[in-house]
Amino acid sequence: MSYTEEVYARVVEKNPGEPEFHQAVKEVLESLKKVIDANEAEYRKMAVLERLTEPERIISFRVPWVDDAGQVQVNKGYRVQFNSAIGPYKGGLRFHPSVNQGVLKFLGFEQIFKNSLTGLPIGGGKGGSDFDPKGKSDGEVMRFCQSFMTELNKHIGADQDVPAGDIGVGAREIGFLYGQYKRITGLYEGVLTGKGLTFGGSLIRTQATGYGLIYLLDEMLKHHKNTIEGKTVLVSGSGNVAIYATEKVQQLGGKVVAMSDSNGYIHDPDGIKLDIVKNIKEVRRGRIKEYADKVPGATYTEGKGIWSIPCDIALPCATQNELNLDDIKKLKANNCFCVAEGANMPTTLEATDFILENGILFLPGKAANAGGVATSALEMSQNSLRLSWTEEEVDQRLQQIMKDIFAKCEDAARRYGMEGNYVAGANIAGFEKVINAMLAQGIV
Ligand code: NDP
Ligand code: 2IT
Repeated sequence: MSYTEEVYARVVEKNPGEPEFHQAVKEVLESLKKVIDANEAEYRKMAVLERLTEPERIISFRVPWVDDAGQVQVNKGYRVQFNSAIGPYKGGLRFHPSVNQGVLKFLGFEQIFKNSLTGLPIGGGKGGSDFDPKGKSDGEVMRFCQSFMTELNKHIGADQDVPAGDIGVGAREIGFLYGQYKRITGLYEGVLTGKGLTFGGSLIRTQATGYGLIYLLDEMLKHHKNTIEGKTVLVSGSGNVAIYATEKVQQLGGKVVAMSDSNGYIHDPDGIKLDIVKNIKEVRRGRIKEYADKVPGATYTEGKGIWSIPCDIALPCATQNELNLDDIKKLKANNCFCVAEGANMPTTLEATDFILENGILFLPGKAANAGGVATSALEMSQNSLRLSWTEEEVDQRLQQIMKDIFAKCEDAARRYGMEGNYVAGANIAGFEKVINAMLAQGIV
């Protein structure tokens, strides 16, 4: 067995019941095979891959809170501090009923490589809770966030671990979490990113993941002598990433015809009216179904099925494993030529293999959605400087970071004889920086 295969088998054996984590590790180790083979003896001796796949630390805790009816509720809380070789742990918090340790380990593991690709000094981490913010009052969300931070504050800090948002955690939650951190510690520091603009947040952070996805897509399409202009696009999800990916596609002359949430999807052949989606989702916290009631000509279909709509480009921006082999076969049959991942690991391994074998252009999430965390790191820089940059400055930096990420992925894939395979390119380029830092820092 090769070293990468041995380590994968060990990860499966030692981390039972964590299929998403196994999946994320499998994809990375398969991509790294050539790199590892070239240095196998040294890497084995230094247990490089065993160290890389074992989190430095996992904190898990009880989160008790009182609901509006006076009933005490108890949720699970976690922070996975995966790898600090190149900077303080950095990564979002996810509040969703599906959250468990395995899901957060997959997300934390992905975050190591993603953060490395940004070129900024941030290590990998992720956290969250099985708390479901859906249907909760603002008071309930606040009490939950305060209880969560009462425990989490002991483990984070501006130079130690800097959480941010992810599914179910947006500006409202970050505000409540920040308030409680400050109250307990007495510190006014950049311990969280995605903060409101009046208390240390960065311009463009809200838009950054979606915009960054489209900047990278644009860069890749240019490289392949193509453009977004005139293309028909599907965007799954209707949360933060989906909304700002749609906005940037529209600015660049593409036409987004469908969006979704966990209940179903809308199809608007004339092009999505984003102000209506923003009002439903950002203002009223409603369901995407309401769009079809408001827009003549638009339809709503219950269930998963968005990928059966004909398109040129598919942008999965909701959650993990939302695009499977059947979905990609349908997309291909309808002449979709490109998939770019706004979400983390939205494409199953089988679907990814099909994509690579069939010459569909593909941008993996750890490169494609890195604009969010990159702009978080820019928020950290501004907090350290005690200055705020203009919208133009942050946006310019974000665009340059996404261009650089494309160049790194392209170069790494080419160096190992896998030109155009940006999955391998992203994994290899991300790995190289982290492993260099880990080896230089000794056995830690
Ligand atoms: P939001 O909570 O703002 O939106 C999530 C969207 O995805 C909602 O439309 C939600 O629908 C849908 N969704 C969530 N879970 C499921 C599910 N199990 N099945 C079907 N649909 C689902 O989250 P974000 O937009 O921030 O995150 C979306 C993805 O992007 C995630 O994978 C996240 O990890 C990733 N990401 C986010 C970044 C950020 O900066 N926010 C940065 C990089 C990656 P519903 O409302 O019905 O639950
Ligand atoms: O998956 C991700 O990169 C995020 N949710 C953003 C993390 C961050 O620290 O901004």
